[in-house]
Amino acid sequence: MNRRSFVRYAAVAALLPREVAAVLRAQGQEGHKRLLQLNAYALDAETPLDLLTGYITPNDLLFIRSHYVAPRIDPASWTLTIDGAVSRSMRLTLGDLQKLPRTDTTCVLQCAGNGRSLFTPHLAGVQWRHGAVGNARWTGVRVKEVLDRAGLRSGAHHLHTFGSDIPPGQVPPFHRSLEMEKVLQDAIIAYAMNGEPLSHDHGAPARLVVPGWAGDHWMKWLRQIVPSRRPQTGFYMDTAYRYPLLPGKPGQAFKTEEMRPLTALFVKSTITSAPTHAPVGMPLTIRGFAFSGAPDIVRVEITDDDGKTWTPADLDHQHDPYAWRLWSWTWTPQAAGIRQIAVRATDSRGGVQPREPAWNQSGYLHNGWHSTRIEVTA
Ligand SMILES: Nc1nc2c(c(=O)[nH]1)N[C@H]1C(S)=C(S)[C@@H](COP(=O)(O)O)O[C@H]1N2
Ligand SMILES: [Mo]
Repeated sequence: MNRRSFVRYAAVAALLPREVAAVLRAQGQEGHKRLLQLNAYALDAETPLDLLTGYITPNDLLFIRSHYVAPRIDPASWTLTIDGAVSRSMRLTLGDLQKLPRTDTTCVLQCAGNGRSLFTPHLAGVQWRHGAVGNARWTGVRVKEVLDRAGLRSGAHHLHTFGSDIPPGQVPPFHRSLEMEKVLQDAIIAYAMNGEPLSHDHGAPARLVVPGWAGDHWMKWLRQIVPSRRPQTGFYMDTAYRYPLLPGKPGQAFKTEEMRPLTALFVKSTITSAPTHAPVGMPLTIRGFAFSGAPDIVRVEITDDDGKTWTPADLDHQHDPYAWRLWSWTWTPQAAGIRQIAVRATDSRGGVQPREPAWNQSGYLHNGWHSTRIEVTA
């Protein structure tokens, strides 16, 4: 199935009464009153930016991106299977997992499609604006701990991952894989988020956390991991979640072989609070967050003259590798008029946020400058 026929299928699937009923039921139970839901099937909801001003995104405010209706899993009977290129296949219960050495990591979860609605020309797919992102503290077990116990065989350069969600009809399953090198570095099988058991919509009882990598790698409702020599095949590896090897012109359609699987996030900063009107001579503060696929943000800068000059914003003291960095900038307008204020971030690998995002036909990883308009009155 190619992307276009898949999108058409998904549109038809959205009309199926059974699926719609299931979504409505799920919403009634979960009650996401403060998220902005973007579609009818499954649950895709982003967070309004003015609620993303804290270092940690509260559990009920973290965006939700599910391809299909979320499965309900009984944690008491849940198991995680580890087989494939290992010397001992294993099946772990949640209790087994929780007895293994525990690790905590605070990092950003961002959907690859965050900002898709901002691309020109317009693109099919969930019309995310800025809020398919959050920063949370994840608790669980390093995937390496589990693979060490199973006896990882050499040559297994990929980890195939499987969740428990079931697609409707002929829609392909959300089966994925990621490079073993990254998995062994810092990927986690998380069972808690911000000190609470993982919620249903966020992948209970356990999900993958891949610091610095886009959300599509963070398999929810994890049920099986399979070390393998080759990457997984299928729609969600060969067609979706691919990114052009070389930049192209807006509107250009790349062939599968001209793209690679999308991995690390791009450097990005977002304004979360700014006044729309301000009087001359009164200090005002603009705030936001910045993050990257590199572990740290070293600089956030503001321009009020379309990028000719930049002044540094203040970085908040809180930071962890691959977490977001809150920033603020206080400014006293000196003259009346309309001012356009834009922000850009620089990461610890020297990546600088570009004015325009790189074009790609799926609308992934939009990271163009974010700006806000302030009317200064005399
Ligand atoms: N099993 C499963 N895992 C999944 C998905 C899914 O649809 N099914 N969506 C992925 C995508 S595209 C993203 S962006 C993140 C979103 O995680 P969240 O819903 O906890 O924010 O989960 C990922 N893991
Ligand atoms: Mo995503």
